[in-house]
Parts: sequence; C-alpha cells; structure tokens
Amino acid sequence: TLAPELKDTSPEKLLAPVLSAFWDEDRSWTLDVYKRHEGYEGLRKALAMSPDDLIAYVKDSGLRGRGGAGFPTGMKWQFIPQGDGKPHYLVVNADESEPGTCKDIPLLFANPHSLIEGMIIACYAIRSSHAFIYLRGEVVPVLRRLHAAVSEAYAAGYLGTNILGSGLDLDITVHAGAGAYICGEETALLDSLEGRRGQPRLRPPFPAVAGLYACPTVVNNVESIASVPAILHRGKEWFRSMGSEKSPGFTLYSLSGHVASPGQYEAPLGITLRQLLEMSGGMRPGHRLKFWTPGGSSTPMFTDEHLDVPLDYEGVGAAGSMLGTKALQCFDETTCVVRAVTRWTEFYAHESCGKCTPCREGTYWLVQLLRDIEAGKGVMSDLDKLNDIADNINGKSFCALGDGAASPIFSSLKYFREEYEQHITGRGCPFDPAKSTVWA
Ligand code: L3W
Ligand code: SF4
Repeated sequence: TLAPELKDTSPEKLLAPVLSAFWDEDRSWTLDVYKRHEGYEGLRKALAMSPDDLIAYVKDSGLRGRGGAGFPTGMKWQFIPQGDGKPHYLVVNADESEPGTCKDIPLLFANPHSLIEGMIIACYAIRSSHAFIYLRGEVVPVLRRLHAAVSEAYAAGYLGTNILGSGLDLDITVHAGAGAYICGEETALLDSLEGRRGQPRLRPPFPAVAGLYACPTVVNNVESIASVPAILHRGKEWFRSMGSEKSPGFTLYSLSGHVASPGQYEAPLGITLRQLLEMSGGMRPGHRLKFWTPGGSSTPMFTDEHLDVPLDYEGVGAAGSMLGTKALQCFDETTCVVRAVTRWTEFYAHESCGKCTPCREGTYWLVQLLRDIEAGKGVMSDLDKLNDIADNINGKSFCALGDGAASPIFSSLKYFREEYEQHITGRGCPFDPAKSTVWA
C-alpha cells in the first residue's frame, strides 16, 4: 500500500534519501556540512510553535518508533505530564545490539547533527532541559564523533542556555554503555544510566510516568529522533506522502548477509524485499534466497515466499512477523538453518540478564538441544521439546528478550522442520561447511 506517487518504483524515487542524503560527502559529520543540507532549519520552525502544537504536529505526521516496536512518537511525547513540577528527561536509545541491526551506528557516525537537532526539538516539546544519549560502548569512533558534534552544537548556540533566543535551556550528556544487549531494553537502560546493573524494571509504570531518577522520561530510538527535523522542515504532509496510512514516511533498511551489496537503504515504508534486492544488485551471484529476517533475529523469519510482503508494520504483522528494526538479514541456500538458529540462541542465552526463570533457564536449555541436533546427537522428540521450551519462554518472560529468543525457534520449525529432521536422521549437518560462508 504505497502512496500513489510511490507506485512509481524507479530506483530514484524509492531511494530518495533523507537521513543518508550526504553520508558520502567529505566530513559529513560536521556542523558546516549539516547546515549546508538544511541543518537546524527544522528546529527554527519547531521553536516558532508552542510545545503542545509541536507534539500535535509530530503526532499528525504519523512517525512511529524505529527501535523495534513502532510506537507512535508524538503520542509518547504527549504522555509526559505537564505542570508536575518534576524534571523531564529525554533519553536516546543508541545501544544498538540486536543481531543484524546496524542502522543507528552508521547514522550517528555520518550524520550526528540530525540526532542532536531532533533531540533539541523533542526536549522543547516535552519541556526537558537535560537529555542523554546512551550509546553502545564498543563503538568508540562513534562516541568520539558524538562528543565532537555535541561540542560543535554548544559552540554554535544550539545547546546551552536560551537556545536561538527561545528561552529553551538544554544540556546533552553522551553516555557509553558497557556492551550488554539487555541495556537496549528501555528500563534496563535507565537502570544502567543511573549507575546500576542493567536489568528490566516492571512496566507499568512506563518511563513516561516514572523513568530516569523516577521522573517522566521519553526513551526514543536514534532513528526516530533523527527523523524529526526533516518532518518539521519539509512538513508532515510531505512525510505522509510516503509509505502507507498507518506506517507513513521513510526509513533505513539494513541489508546484510548473502546479498551482493550489503548496506543501508533508505526507502519509504512499505517497500518489499524483492524491490530492495532488485535495486541493490540481488543475492550474491549464483545463489538464491532461502530465509531472511524482517527486523533482526528477534522477529520471526521469512522465506522466499515472503519477498512481496510490504515492509511496514501492518504488512509484516499480517504475514506473521514484526517489522522490528528493519534489519534484513538474507541467507542463501548454502546456509544451515539449524546452525543459524543455534548461533542466535547462543547470543540470547549469553545476553539473558538472568532476572526471570523462563528466559534464564530456557535459553540455556534451548542451546543444549540445538547443539546436540546440529552435532547429530538429537532425537525426534527434541523438536517438540524445542517448541515446548520456546512456548514456555514466549509471553512468560519478564521482558521482550525472552520473546525474541523464542521467535527463531518457532519460525524455523514452522518453515524448515524437515531440515531439523535431516540433522537427526542423518546424524549430523547435511550442509557442506566449505560452501557455507555463514559463521564458520
Ligand atoms: C506509556 C503506555 N508508554 C507502551 C512505550 C514504551 C516503549 C514503547 C514501545 O521493545 C521491541 C521488542 C523487541 N504508556 C505505553 C507506553 N509504551 N505502552 O512504547 O513499547 P513496547 O513494550 O511495545 O516495546 P519495547 O519494550 O520498546 C522493542 C523488538 O523491539 N526488537 C528489538 C530491537 C533491538 C534493538 C537494539 O538492538 N537496540 O532496538 C526487534 O524487533 O523484541 O519487541 O517506549 O515505554 N501505556
Ligand atoms: Fe532478563 Fe531474559 Fe527475563 Fe528479560 S526475559 S528480564 S533478559 S532473564
């Protein structure tokens, strides 16, 4: 359900970039280059509105969170109580760690000012004077770029006191995490930011009511906030002219795996994997698509039968998965699905924070079974056991990590049960490891 003007599926139309428009330009991360590309123009428009009108504007644009859940951004801002006498906080979740997900880090590396401008706009809307960026700790070059960009913004009067004469005061703190996947879960992130071990909190209360230091807090993904300046500058109608009614706008799709040209592809929501592959050069030469994830390993996998599923929240949902982070990991026919699922499950078992029993024990048990099956030591009843354990994790865990761990088990058994059975009857993996390039 692409907007009418986007029925024109020429590459120029579908890939007209916004967030990634000048990533290839020399010193794209600097304030000078950003300002040459309409930088900080959206902020001027935002500051001319009242905070309430600004929230309504972002709500009307239809922008939905790009961190995995697709929650309406303007509605999240509106949840922040007003006149409560407490400080309000904006926290940007830059703890990108989901397997396959790799859009926020390149965005921050190449264009950090789009995030900073979006943060100033968001803080004006929710009446916050202190914002945080919680960055995945391993990406030191991005940390340096962010610090440099924040310094540039202070020097130019976009941060600090009385920003652009508007009366808005704002400080931004850049915080590097210590590399735990669970700290991408918003409440674990807040605990970590407060100096505690990152473990999820019970919700409700949601962060909008009691977040950082028990104060009203908006937690948004990098890409969500970085999309806001263009919406202000070019208008909500422009944003709504892309994508579909319920999933408007543009977004970053991350193509990885056995594709000819892996990378970030910016396109309207609702594009299909077939279109993205056609435009990006397809699978690697001589190979065909076997399975793929629409939004990282936590989203149920798809097969080559799903190439025409519109990649928006409704389209992917109707086909039985989630759009998630739009991390399109593509695997060809040389890939052993049992091996892939084993590696993902090892990741979840390693990253489980241990707070709740279904996830802590269940992911460990799944790994034992999968390793046995892969090594040719499995028995047929293991397949029902896998399903049963995943069923006891899914919906019964404390946070979404548990559900994410169950996803690849369910979907791989749904589409590739025969391949599991081959491992059991053939007493080992039927794939030639020399030909499979994944995770040697
Ligand atoms: C106030 C209410 N706020 C919901 C807010 C909530 C949150 C947002 C979405 O997980 C998914 C997960 C991963 N009052 C509210 C409210 N909110 N009701 O809305 O909440 P939720 O619970 O739907 O999702 P979540 O906890 O944010 C995100 C999936 O994304 N995922 C993971 C991606 C991984 C990364 C990464 O590596 N950094 O992003 C991929 O698909 O499984 O289902 O802000 O507070 N009544
Ligand atoms: Fe921790 Fe896993 Fe439970 Fe989430 S589901 S709280 S990661 S043990």
